[in-house]
Amino acid sequence: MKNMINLSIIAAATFISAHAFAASFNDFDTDSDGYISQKEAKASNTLTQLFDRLDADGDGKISLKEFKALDSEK
Ligand SMILES: [Ca+2]
Repeated sequence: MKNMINLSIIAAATFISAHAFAASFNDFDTDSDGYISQKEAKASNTLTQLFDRLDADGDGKISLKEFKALDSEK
């Protein structure tokens, strides 16, 4: 079961990287403060699932740098 969960996270990350990624940070950052909050992340089920993983420093929001980390996880 744990492997299934890991696979779905990888699939979700790949999906973001391949499709929604390039222009999407600004789309998610609806108040343009430079971070994606948990509230803003709710616009995407995938991003909601990945939120805790992307929030590397645990400050409860995703910076552009943390968002871009998706790209290096391939
Ligand atoms: Ca924001």
